[in-house]
Amino acid sequence: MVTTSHTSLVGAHSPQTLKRTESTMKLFYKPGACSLASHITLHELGATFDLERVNTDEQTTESGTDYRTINAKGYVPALRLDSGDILTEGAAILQYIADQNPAAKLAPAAGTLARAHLQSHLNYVASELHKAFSPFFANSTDAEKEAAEKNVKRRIAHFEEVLSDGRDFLLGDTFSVADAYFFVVASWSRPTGIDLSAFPRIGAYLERVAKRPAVQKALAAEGLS
Ligand SMILES: N[C@@H](CCC(=O)N[C@@H](CS)C(=O)NCC(=O)O)C(=O)O
Repeated sequence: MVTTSHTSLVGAHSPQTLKRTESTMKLFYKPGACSLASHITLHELGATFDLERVNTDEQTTESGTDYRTINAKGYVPALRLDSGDILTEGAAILQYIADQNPAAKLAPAAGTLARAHLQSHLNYVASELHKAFSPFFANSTDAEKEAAEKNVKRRIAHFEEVLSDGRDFLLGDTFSVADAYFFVVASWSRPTGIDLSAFPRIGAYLERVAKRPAVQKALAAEGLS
């Protein structure tokens, strides 16, 4: 059977047998990059999807496609939907795929205060924490990296405070797409050598999230476990 945008998002929860087809949704990713958050979320949803690795330096994909024809912005993630539409920007992708399967509870309903809190976390991760790491992925001086490390720690301290009431996840007891994104970005502290030992709740949180089967599957598929 040919998958549709609906069935492919609920594949593992559907009694129907789904096959990968030309119209199967596809995530364009780079191992360990912010696209990993979308990848984790697709596994959390039990979605049927394909993956295509991108070489952003050369702007090519593993099948030899010019990546600029997929995403003119040149970066990952990009999600090609069953319809052929391409969605870019991690926060938009995460919310769109979560909304296709509300029963998975990866995002509160649109229009609610809880959803605004989710968007607040997503926006803070995207515009403040994610970008604070940028000097580590560029040709930066030691002084620039030192300043960046301070910025990262200041932003991580905000999340240590969020977790201070004993909650397991950013919105409370339930894992959401904000956790997928924050987990990925906070985990960059390891390859960049940023010591987070001053943030014990973040340390425990990263261990907790890393144990999720969806996270394990995504890490393995990206060759990171
Ligand atoms: N605003 C974009 C930023 C995406 C982004 O920064 N992607 C990085 C990886 S985390 C990337 O592909 N950079 C190009 C490169 O690594 O060459 C989003 O939130 O999706």
